[in-house]
Amino acid sequence: MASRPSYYLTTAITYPNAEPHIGHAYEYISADVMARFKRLDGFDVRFLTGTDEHGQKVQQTAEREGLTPYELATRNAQAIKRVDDEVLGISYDRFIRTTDQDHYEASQAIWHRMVDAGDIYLDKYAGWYSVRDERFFAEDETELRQDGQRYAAETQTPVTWTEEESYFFRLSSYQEKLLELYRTHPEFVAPATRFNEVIRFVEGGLEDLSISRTTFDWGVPVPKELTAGETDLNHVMYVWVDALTNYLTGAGFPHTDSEEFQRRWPADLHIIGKDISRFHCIFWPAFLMSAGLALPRRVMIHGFLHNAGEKMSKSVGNVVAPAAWTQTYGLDTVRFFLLREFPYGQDGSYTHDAVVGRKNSDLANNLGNLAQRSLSMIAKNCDGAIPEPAELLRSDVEIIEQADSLLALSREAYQSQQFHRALERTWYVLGEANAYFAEQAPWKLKKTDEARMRTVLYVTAEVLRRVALLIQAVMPTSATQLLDALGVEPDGDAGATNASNVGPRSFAAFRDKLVPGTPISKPQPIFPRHE
Ligand code: ME8
Repeated sequence: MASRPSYYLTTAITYPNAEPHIGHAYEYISADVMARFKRLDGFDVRFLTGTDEHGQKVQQTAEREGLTPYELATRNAQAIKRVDDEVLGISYDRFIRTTDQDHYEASQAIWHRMVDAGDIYLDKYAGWYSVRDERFFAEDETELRQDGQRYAAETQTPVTWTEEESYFFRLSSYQEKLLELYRTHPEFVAPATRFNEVIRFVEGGLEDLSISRTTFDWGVPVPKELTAGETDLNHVMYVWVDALTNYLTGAGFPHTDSEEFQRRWPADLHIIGKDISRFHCIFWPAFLMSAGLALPRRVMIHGFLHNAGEKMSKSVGNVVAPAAWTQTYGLDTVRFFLLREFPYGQDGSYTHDAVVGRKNSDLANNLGNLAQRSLSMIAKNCDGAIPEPAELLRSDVEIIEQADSLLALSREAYQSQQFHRALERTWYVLGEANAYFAEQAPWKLKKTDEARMRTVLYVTAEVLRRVALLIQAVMPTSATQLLDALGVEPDGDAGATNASNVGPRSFAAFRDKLVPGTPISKPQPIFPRHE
């Protein structure tokens, strides 16, 4: 393992105050696809996901349900983990709960470091707080509505006046350092439109940030022995301080000398949704600079998933549970749809018709039919084994080269999380392969030129093998079935952990070719139409 390069990626950690919906699933799946791709490409991947259990929101929901916050968090963390494990096949390496013991240790350690840096002081907070967003708002960021209630303008959630003693983080003194980071690391945040929003915000000036609360107790206690100011009150950390620190906990912090930490930190990629970019692109690097720790290499901000163009919400009643989708369409179709339908980084929408359209045209027709037809012909006319090709013609070489070029193209696309681009190109090549198959018409060659028929079937199978290798990341089960059908041996080389595909074939297999004489299995329809 040690010789493989490390790749450490994370999702946002979900508030366990409700069951996860398809928007959360979108985030888990996209991170899972990235993790699988990197494993297949020879990286030693560590993939962290989990739950963000502290704060007023979880405490209030628990009160309403007559539970302790920990009971509520445990119930919903289990539900979320079940969705990861049983519904979506997410290949995470650790499901972190911010109530885990090592996370308390990590959160207190980063607090210590920020105190030591002189960045924490005691003062009084007076302002507007949105429990739903777990976030403070300045008065000019709020609006008073006719119902007499004040709301955050940006997120449309109710805010309440909050006045309490609080520790503050000197965020204001990080403005220049952050702008310098953005200037020197243009790859730090994507997509560019979101990065620009962040930069504009920081250019507008930063205020110090309230980072502790005293009016409730569901949080990581602020270490008492600290000398950042005298107080008689019990402070708990502002939930976002401990939440962001989960990424360090997952890498073995505070044990900075450990092999694990040295290997895993800084994180290669944080995947998050567009509503929490400020926390990840401003607060988080500022905390890390203060603590003297290396900064993550990249924050990728995905868009929101909407139901037929409408925001999902409980009151509208259009919230979709991940299991409802996977039962209706199949897991691999859902995964494919979410990554293929709209560019990663932009908002997207789903309808039943759109999912069925992708399933029937891209999967059943373009991929499933080609696989089924070519494999059936091999089974019937080539003694059930990969045929021996005769000399390759130009058209043969061209289509194989196109399939071969997909590896470099996909690597590049995945490097910037342009999943849709990799899939778009892959399906373009499949389109070319379908055209090749139709033009060469091996069913006609069977009567006129059997050697040429065998060549065409070999070439088609070879294109399918390369496509199947690549799409393992997106559709692990179906791609594995296709590779099995083609008689491709697992090389056990993909270092998968907790993965539902037990026999991945790493991208090293791009250097190989199908071996004539290898038995293929009786072809089964792998990508059925949605009826
Ligand atoms: O924000 N479409 O948790 P969360 C796509 N605990 N993504 C969506 C979505 C939608 N409709 N709705 C939510 C939190 N998300 C914090 C994170 S990280 C240190 C702490 C995304 O449960 C959302 O953008 O509200 C976020 O990335 C993730 O789901 C968890 O959201």
